[in-house]
Formats: sequence, C-alpha cells, structure tokens
Amino acid sequence: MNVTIHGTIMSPWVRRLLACCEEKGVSYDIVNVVPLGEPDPEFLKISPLGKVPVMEVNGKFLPDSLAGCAYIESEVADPPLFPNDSWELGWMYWLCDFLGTGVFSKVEAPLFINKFVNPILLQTDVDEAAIAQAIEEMPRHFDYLEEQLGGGKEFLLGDVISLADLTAGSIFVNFRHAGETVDPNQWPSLSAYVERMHTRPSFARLIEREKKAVGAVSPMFAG
Ligand SMILES: N[C@@H](CCC(=O)N[C@@H](CS)C(=O)NCC(=O)O)C(=O)O
Repeated sequence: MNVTIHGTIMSPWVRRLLACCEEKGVSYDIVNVVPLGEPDPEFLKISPLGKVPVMEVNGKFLPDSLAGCAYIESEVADPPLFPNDSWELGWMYWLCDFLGTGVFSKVEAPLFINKFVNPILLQTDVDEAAIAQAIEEMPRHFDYLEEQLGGGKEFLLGDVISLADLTAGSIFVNFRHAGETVDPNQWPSLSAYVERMHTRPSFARLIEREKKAVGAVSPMFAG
C-alpha cells in the first residue's frame, strides 16, 4: 500500500498520519503544502477546510489525519493502533480529543507559533500574552496526562500503543520545536513517556527528517 500525504512535516496532524504509516510499514510520498496565508483554491478542492494533512489514495483524497489513520487501520491491521475493546476505543478517542482540543490548542500551538514560527521562521510579531496564557494552561493539561500515565504505564492505554500515543508523540515534537521540555521533576511519567515516544524508530525517523529540513533553526535542534 502506498499513499501520498499533502502537508508540511512540521504539522502535528501531518506527523500523526506519517507516524501511523511508519508504525504500520505503509510507504508514502509527501507533497509539501504549508497552510499559511490564503489557501490556494486548487488545494481547497481536496481540503475544503484548507487544512493539512490530506491523504491521497487511489486518486481519492481524505482531508483529515484521524480519517486517514482510520482508513489505514482498516487496510493494514498490524500492528493495531485502534483497540478492539469498546471502552478502550472510546477512551482512545477521548484522549485524542483532549490532546488536540486541550494540549495542542491551549498549550502547544500558541508556544509553537509564538516561540518558533513567528519569531524564527516568519520574523513577525510575537504575542507575549498568548505565550503567558499557554504557560498558565500547561500544568492542568500536563497533570492530566501525568495521571493517565500513572502506575508505570508504557502507553496511554496501558501496555499497547494506540493512536492516542501517536497523537501525543506528535504534538510534543511541536512543543520541543518551541524550545520547551516537559519538566521531569514536575511530570516524571510524562517526561519519560515523551522521551520513549520520540526514540521509537517511527518518531526517530520523522524527527531526523525534520532535522534535515530545518536544522538548528529549530530550538529543538539548536545547541
Ligand atoms: N483535524 C485536522 C486538523 C488539521 C489542522 O488543524 N491542520 C493545521 C496545521 S497544524 C492547518 O492546516 N491549519 C491551517 C488552517 O487552519 O487554515 C486533522 O487532524 O487533520
């Protein structure tokens, strides 16, 4: 199976879909689309919301990473990333939503935009109030993840990896691009978990590609 992924490798949602391909051994090509400014009308034809990623498969286009991951799961069963157990499956969707609506939107996106994209890539204004607000939001979001990982869990659902882990792993790459790290004294389980996720072969390959693309420009790779 081969898919084409339209988007930028720096997007957490593109990266989540790439991580799904990497984990399942699905080969992929990347068409670089950076969703800044007014979307190209041609792109809106395959992505009505103007967002990345779009997954192209057999001449058809799926404009959402969750939809793309669900499609891949259904085509390539091993290793499973969506649990069979009904409760676990529901809980996994909840965790994905918490990570996207909470951790990403409230904490990591404002930091990524205002500590990396705007000052470093675009050299435009930084919203200091947005940074302060994100720092304020961080503890309650990270406390929740720390609690979820309690009792020595390897992954968010326990012993087995799921899409929730790819979502978290991906979002925390952006956190690192913003020059941030999870404080191991305050959140020891979360800090170790992020390290474990980022050293998995799937994420290690994705991070290496990003390093080649942006190099020391990203605070994640500087120094
Ligand atoms: N639910 C979508 C979210 C995708 C998303 O928000 N992508 C951002 C990049 S990180 C984007 O394309 N933003 C451009 C825009 O909103 O115009 C998914 O998982 O694919």
